[in-house]
Amino acid sequence: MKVLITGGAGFIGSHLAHSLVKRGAEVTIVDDLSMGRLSNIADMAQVTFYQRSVCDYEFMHGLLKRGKFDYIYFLAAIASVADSIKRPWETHQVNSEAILNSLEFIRREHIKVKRILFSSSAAVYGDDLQVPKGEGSAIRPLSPYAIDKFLADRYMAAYGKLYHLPTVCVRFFNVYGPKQNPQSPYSGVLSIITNCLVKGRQFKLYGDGTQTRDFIFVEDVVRAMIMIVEKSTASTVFNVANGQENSLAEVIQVYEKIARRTLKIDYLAPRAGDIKRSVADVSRLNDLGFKSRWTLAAGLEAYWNSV
Ligand code: UD2
Repeated sequence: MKVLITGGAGFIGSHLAHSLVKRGAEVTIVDDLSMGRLSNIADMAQVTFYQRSVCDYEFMHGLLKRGKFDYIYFLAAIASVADSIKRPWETHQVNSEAILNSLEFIRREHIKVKRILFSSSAAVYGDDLQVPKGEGSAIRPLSPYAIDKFLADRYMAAYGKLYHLPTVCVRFFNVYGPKQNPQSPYSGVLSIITNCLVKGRQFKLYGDGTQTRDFIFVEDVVRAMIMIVEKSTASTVFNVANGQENSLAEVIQVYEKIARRTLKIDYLAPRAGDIKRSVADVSRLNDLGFKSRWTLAAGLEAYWNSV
């Protein structure tokens, strides 16, 4: 089995690469290392790695043409809502134009592939207070990040319907776990909290902590993606989440107990484009046969033990 993972040196991509290598897949990674790190790739000797941007179209075309990939995972992205607000144009190029460009090349060149997965996002649902958010819920993108994720998400569906490419999208909710880079202010909140707990630093909480999220441990996310790619038969969309709604304040409380430390908190104004409530309806994913193995407490404990 030959697999291409763009963003395979990143947080989610590197876990996926490791899992696929363990299953005997031949894995190729494209990553420009803007967010990802080489040290994330556990099996460097067993993968083919290219330090390239997905916006390097000449390179991508050559790779897609000669790669003979069975499965393609498009995970490379500017992965942060706040970062996208600072860099809307770059976000557009990486998060949506590069996807369209590859899809169009695959179509034009009649490249055979069993399934192409795109990492869309819960951000597409925006600030609709009606929760849980199902795949058919209202779409209200609030940020350049969400707009571009939705654009590529719809191109995937259109290329499935119009040109019969075997596409599928996953809408990630809040993914956490080992290897999530805590160095940037745009990193996932749990990696920032972990870093603050380890180093005894002040955590900047944007808002009052009542904002809610649906956190899913990265190992569950990897299993869900592999299952979706292997089992889905249509160009559809799957929410990838736990289906549990937790406020940030609750999560901090659970984490403090596990770490046996107190988080020093600095309360600041809410972030622009921030969503107030987020929780998924995961029945479509469950119907495919997926069951989450990690409760929030178990995931946080595994994460804490890894640092
Ligand atoms: C996450 C994903 C994003 C997208 C979105 C879907 C990350 C980094 N981002 O955005 O890619 O899929 O979900 O809805 O995983 N916060 C603080 N202090 C900090 C950092 C964050 O208070 O130092 C707050 C932040 O304002 C927000 C919550 O924590 O209310 C979660 O923030 P996040 O950046 O981890 O993730 P989110 O939900 O904005």
